[in-house]
Amino acid sequence: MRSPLLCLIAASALAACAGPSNPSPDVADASAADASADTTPMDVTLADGTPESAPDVLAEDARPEDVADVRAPESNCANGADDDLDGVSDCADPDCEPVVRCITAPEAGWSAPGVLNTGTTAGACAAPFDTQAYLGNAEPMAAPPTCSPCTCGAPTELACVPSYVCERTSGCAGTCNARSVEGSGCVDAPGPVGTYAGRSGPRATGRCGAGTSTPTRPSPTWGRAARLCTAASATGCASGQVCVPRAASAVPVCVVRAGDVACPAVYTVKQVFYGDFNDTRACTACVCSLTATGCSVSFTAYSQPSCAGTATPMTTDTCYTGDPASYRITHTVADASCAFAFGGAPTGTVTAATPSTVCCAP
Ligand SMILES: [Ca+2]
Ligand SMILES: [Ca+2]
Repeated sequence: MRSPLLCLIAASALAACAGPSNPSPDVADASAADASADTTPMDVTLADGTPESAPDVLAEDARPEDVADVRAPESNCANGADDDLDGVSDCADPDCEPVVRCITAPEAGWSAPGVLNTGTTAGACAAPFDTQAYLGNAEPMAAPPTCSPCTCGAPTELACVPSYVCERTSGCAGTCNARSVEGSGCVDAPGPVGTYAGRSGPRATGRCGAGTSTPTRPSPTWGRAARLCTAASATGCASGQVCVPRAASAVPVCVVRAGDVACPAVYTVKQVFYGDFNDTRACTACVCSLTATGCSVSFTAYSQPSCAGTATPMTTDTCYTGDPASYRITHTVADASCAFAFGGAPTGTVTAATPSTVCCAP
């Protein structure tokens, strides 16, 4: 130890320890060791620690075998690549046997096999099944709607019934052939008559437009969620199989497909989850009824059809002589209004829509 150390120090300080021809301290050390190995114990000791017995020299001598022995195993068993260059990848590489396995591939149309997280909320995807392939729900829940009070529209088609005209062929004492003239407007007479009289009915009729009740729908929720998580695409299995990470024990491998469909072979345990709500909650139709406090009718006879020609106002139940060709009837309904009768009640339900089928290996 003393000589080389001193030489190193000397070389650094004086550049003249082992001789002027040595270009560097390292070469000077080697030369000194070789020159004095047979005679200097300290130098022999030095030789034991020099290149002949150093591990790196042995490694160089035995490189091919040692590299094969210490080569790292397949570094990624789910990437579709032969990472350690031993000719086999992923499931086909024995290095990967503890972490991946070959399972029967689902039929065409189904997702890659993955693990299913279910619950009130579905857990997030985690390595190695870290890709969300599907997120769905089940057990829709929704409160009934609340319905605002019905509002009714204005009454329409008001009339007083029955209203009719007596048509007599034997003067005012003859038999009254009552011809209904219900409704407003102009009514043509059916033919020649001798005398006539108008007569009003006491009862008001009319229509009430549909009322409205507006529903308020609480947001529906799901009682259960499901998330299918798949792993990276791996290789190394025979035809008809796929390479997937080994899931934790008792965790089945599942596949998903849109629609409510039959499960494929092997993945035989079926569950259906949904993507949307079908919300039919509403309020039943509002029915409004007509009320009126009074009813009256006026008649006018015309000498020509279609209420043309000479107009003759008629007093109700007064007999007139003549042969009118048409009549105009005008109804007056007092205090008509439409009021709530029934309806505006909660109806409908929330159901699940947009199904997807998740099938798991038993
Ligand atoms: Ca790999
Ligand atoms: Ca490999």
